[in-house]
Amino acid sequence: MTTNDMAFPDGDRALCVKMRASRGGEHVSGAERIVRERDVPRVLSALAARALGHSKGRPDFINLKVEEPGGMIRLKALPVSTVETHTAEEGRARAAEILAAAGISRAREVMELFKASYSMRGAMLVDADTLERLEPDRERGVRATRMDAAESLCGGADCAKNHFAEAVVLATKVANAPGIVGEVCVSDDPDYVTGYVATKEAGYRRITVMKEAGDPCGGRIFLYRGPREGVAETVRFLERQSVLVDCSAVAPAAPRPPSVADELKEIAAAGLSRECRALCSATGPVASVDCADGTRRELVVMASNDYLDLARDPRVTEAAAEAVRRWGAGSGGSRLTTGTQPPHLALERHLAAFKGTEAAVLYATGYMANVGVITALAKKGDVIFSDALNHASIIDGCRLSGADVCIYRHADLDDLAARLASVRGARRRIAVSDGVFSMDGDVLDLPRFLEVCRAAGAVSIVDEAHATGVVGATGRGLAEHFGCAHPDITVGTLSKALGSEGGFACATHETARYLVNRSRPFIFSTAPGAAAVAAADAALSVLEAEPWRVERLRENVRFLAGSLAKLGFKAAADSAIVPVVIGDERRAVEAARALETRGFLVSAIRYPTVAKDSARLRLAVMSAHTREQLAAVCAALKDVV
Ligand code: WAQ
Ligand code: MG
Repeated sequence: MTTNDMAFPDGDRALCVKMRASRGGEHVSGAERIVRERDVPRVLSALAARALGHSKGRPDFINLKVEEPGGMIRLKALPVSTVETHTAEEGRARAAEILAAAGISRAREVMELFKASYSMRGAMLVDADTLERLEPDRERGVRATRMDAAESLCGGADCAKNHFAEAVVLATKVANAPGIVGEVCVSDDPDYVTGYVATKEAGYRRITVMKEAGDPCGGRIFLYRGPREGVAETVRFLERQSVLVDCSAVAPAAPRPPSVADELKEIAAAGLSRECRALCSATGPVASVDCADGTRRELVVMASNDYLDLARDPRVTEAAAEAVRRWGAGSGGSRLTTGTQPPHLALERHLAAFKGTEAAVLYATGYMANVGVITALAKKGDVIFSDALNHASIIDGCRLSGADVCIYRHADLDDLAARLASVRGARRRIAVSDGVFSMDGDVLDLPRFLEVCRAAGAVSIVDEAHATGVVGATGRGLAEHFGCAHPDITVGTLSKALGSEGGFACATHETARYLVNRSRPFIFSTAPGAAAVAAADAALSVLEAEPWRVERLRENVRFLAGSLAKLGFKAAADSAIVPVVIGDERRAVEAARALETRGFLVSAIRYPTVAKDSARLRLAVMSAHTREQLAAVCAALKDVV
């Protein structure tokens, strides 16, 4: 330890700078620096900016303080080492072990007590042996102040938060305070999961994961050993003694980025591992499947969106084959360059006529249709109102748009109305909903949705991915089913009931022109190949000529849902999707496995597709399923669940 008042050989003076920010009295952010006098204005403004932009929210009070350092001491930074942990629980257990090894016999209790420091602005000061609280102000705690890395004193005024560097400085000062035998810390930054334990002997031990991501709770405990009379001097040292920490030996370590292997392990441990498996035949009600047990078997498919069995229909596949020969395998360009061929224009006209709108715009996939429509309409300054259970492609469109997103309760159109009424000053307001919800199979109340949107002057978007070919007497979707008008934009897909691939948006001529000019996935994707386009066009013709397919599908759904209800399952019959909710992720996967053994292909749908602990078996019905197949799957479900 060396003491000197003048920090710099060139005579420039050092000053202590302190920032505290709070909102409604709650601590938001704080920082300690020791800087050259001439850097003070820059540092003050940088720290103010840091407080104003804090991830915990905008403070309503910022205190910036500049003080003479008084006598200054220099300390060598604690040596740094890393303890790899994978879960919060493991991290806290390792922290307790390190403290125990440092002679804190009640280390586990210390870690329990630690939680009580979460609401404090400073650290809890605790007797290392009796665990008595020693800090003069228990609500505020003890703040270590007047410290900095010696290098930053000589260097610039960059005040971006560096958790690690600031923590090493603080921990070094604290470990050198009289009577302090240890420290535990976790950041209150929700995204910063790395914490540490520090003692003079063990050094600064980073614990890579010490809390769950997203958790805003953080805190600090300083452990004291010594006579009560000594506490005042310890607090004085922590709060008043200016300390410069020589960090030159400390590698500028960022928290270790999580390795891909570790993340895969976590996914597996949570029962959330996924992989692609081959369906070794055309989709249909029965398919040859590579099963988990290594065999290839014929299974009854209860998991396909090819609801009307059109993907393998000879009229559809022949149309594709002919189109490939005539127009080539790929379109060779985006729609606005060379990718528009007659089949594209024909399908757009056909879709519009089928849905009963003025125009339609093709996309490469249904996912891109949602992303493309939403991002074309919504930008920063707009507000999108989105159902809590909307499909991932809608969610991604909302995120990508840069608009504010307001999530309303699932299917609660009063909640939508209230939220629309509460938002003022937006450039444009857009409400978006699935028409048939992909994981529950329930149907949007379209007339009420349109009424709420109209009353609020909001643009309405409805995704009919699971509704086209399924809902409405002839499969034309929700407007047909309810006998009501269309939303401003109806999104759909060619890849489910239409048995092909691609997506589309139906709207007025004007809106379609707007999408062609503004929708980036439309503009910057290569146009879908003519084969897929012609296949969808042919499937649409089959659907128009054979509406019995839709009726057959509906009868099958009613039969399946009725049989499930008789067995005591809660099962809805609004669309082709019939979910059987299991809850636990692993149990859902086991049930799907067991069904596979019995000859049925059923998807286990898990987080993040649905909420945690609401994992389910999602039965997808086809018009081509026989009564025997449906009865058999019910019987198997009864055995398995
Ligand atoms: N003195 C005493 N306690 C403090 C101080 C201080 N100067 N600053 C913060 N605290 C307390 C307060 O209760 C906070 O809620 C809590 O500590 C966490 O503060 O190696 O960023 O500033 O990568 O959020 C650890 C770095 C970063 C680990 C810790 O703490 C690593 C961090 P934060
Ligand atoms: Mg913090």
